[in-house]
Amino acid sequence: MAQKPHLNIVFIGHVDHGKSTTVGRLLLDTGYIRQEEIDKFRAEAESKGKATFEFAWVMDDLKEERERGVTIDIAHRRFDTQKYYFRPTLPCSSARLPKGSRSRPASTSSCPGRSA
Ligand SMILES: Nc1nc2c(ncn2[C@@H]2O[C@H](COP(=O)(O)OP(=O)(O)OP(=O)(O)O)[C@@H](O)[C@H]2O)c(=O)[nH]1
Ligand SMILES: [Mg+2]
Repeated sequence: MAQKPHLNIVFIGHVDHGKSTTVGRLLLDTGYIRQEEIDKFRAEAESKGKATFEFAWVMDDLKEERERGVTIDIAHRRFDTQKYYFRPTLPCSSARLPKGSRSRPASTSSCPGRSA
C-alpha cells in the first residue's frame, strides 16, 4: 500500500485559546485515543480543580503542565485521515519566557522537561 502524504500541523495561538484541547479532540475523533481515557482524564481533572482540561491532558502529560493548565514542552502525536498522515505539534508555551520577552532566550531554547 502506498504511503500517505505526511503533513505537519503546528497549532499556534494565545495562551488558553484551546490549542491542546483541539489536538486532544482530533486524536479522539481519529481513534488515536479512546473515550475511556478522556473519561479518566475528566474525572481526574475535576478532582484536581482543573475541570474542562480533559482533552488538553491528552497532549499535556507533564505534572507541571497539568497543574498549571498550560503546555510547557513541545509535543507531537500522530493521527491519520483517509488521505493523510498528520503530525500535530504544540510548540513550547511562551508562558515559560521571562516577562516582557518576545523571543526565547538561548538558555531555554531546547524546551526542557519531556523525555522522548
Ligand atoms: N468554551 C470553550 N472552552 C474551550 C474551548 N477550547 C478550549 N477550551 C478551554 O480553554 C481552556 C484552555 O484550553 P487549552 O487547550 O489548554 O488551551 P491552550 O491554547 O493549549 O493553552 P496554552 O497551552 O496555555 O497556550 C480549557 O479549560 C479548555 O477546556 C472551546 O472551544 N470552547
Ligand atoms: Mg496547550
